[in-house]
Amino acid sequence: MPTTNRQIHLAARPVGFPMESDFRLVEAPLPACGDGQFIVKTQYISVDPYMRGRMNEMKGYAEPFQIGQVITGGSVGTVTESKHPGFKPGDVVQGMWGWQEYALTAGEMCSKFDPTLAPISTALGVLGMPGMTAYFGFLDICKPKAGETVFVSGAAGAVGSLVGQIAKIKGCRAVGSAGTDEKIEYLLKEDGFDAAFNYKKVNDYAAKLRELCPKGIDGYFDNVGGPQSDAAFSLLNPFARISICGQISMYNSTAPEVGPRLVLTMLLIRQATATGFLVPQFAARYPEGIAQMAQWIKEGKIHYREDIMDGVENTPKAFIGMLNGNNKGKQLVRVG
Ligand code: NAP
Ligand code: FER
Repeated sequence: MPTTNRQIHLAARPVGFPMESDFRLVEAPLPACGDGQFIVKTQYISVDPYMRGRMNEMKGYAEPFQIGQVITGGSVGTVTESKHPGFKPGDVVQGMWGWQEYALTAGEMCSKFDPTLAPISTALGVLGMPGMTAYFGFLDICKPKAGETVFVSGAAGAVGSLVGQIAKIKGCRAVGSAGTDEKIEYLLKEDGFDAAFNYKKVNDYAAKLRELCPKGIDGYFDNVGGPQSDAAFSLLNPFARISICGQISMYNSTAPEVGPRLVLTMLLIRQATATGFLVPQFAARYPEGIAQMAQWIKEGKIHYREDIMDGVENTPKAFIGMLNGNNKGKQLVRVG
């Protein structure tokens, strides 16, 4: 039985863009498994944009991480030892134990994953939190109808790539943005987007969107916020629906960004609806979302991309790389 557990702790609160020195690799003891507990060996760690917010001192929708404590977040692994009635050795479990090789847990925030559905890494991607975000955040809020135009910002990432593919399943025109030419090519050739642009090479987003969305925008799935949103709002059709999923362009800002008040004016004159959401609000319906996504994968209608870095010690590098846009699809860290 292992007695040590390599973990990544928060060493300092990042100021602006995180640096590797904000994190520390720590070898902690792994206590023995007590009654009502089990030990899970991590196989994949998820690095997600929202974790950047938890590194700040101020409370967002979740409690801040504490300095000197392990960084928690989504992980998946296999039970190696159990004195818990609900979990047995060999079970594949996903939970929030985060950036460490092992977890000793009483099962809080843990659930079993059915490994016959798809490879277990998908518990953190297409069949996990990002997949449910795409499925419910798009279908419930953008309410897509065949023939409509949907714009997805941050389209080549874990969530965005799935939103574009679901838009195509629903018969929409899918337009996306991402930060490299390679990602744009992938969106067009593999994900089935009808049009896409590299926002790092385009200056006038409104002009580009006008060209790519000649009939205007009926649904906007917003992963990034900022200037891309200013442009998207200027092209809304009457009664457009906007799903505010993320605002990653501002996650490393040191001062709040205040832009022109165009966005609210456009909501008003286009009689449009913008709705923010947090994916756990759909938790009661995850079984539906997982079943549908798994079905679409089996039918070849949805495919998913994972970018895997090896070694728990490289988790900070993977996280920082994801914020930089190095990831193609869902960024994961493989452990052990
Ligand atoms: P992801 O898209 O796989 O990775 C983040 C991507 O953001 C990077 O690859 C990068 O790609 C892009 N990016 C970084 N800085 C940017 C900037 N300044 N402007 C535009 N794009 C930038 O991450 P994800 O897990 O799928 O998450 C996508 C969004 O959904 C995030 O905003 C996240 O917070 C949000 N989210 C929300 C919920 C919810 O419940 N509301 C749940 C999950 C995720 P490029 O190369 O394209 O720059
Ligand atoms: C959660 C609420 C929101 C959560 C993740 C998110 C893992 C993601 C939000 C975002 O990326 O903006 O409980 O659990």
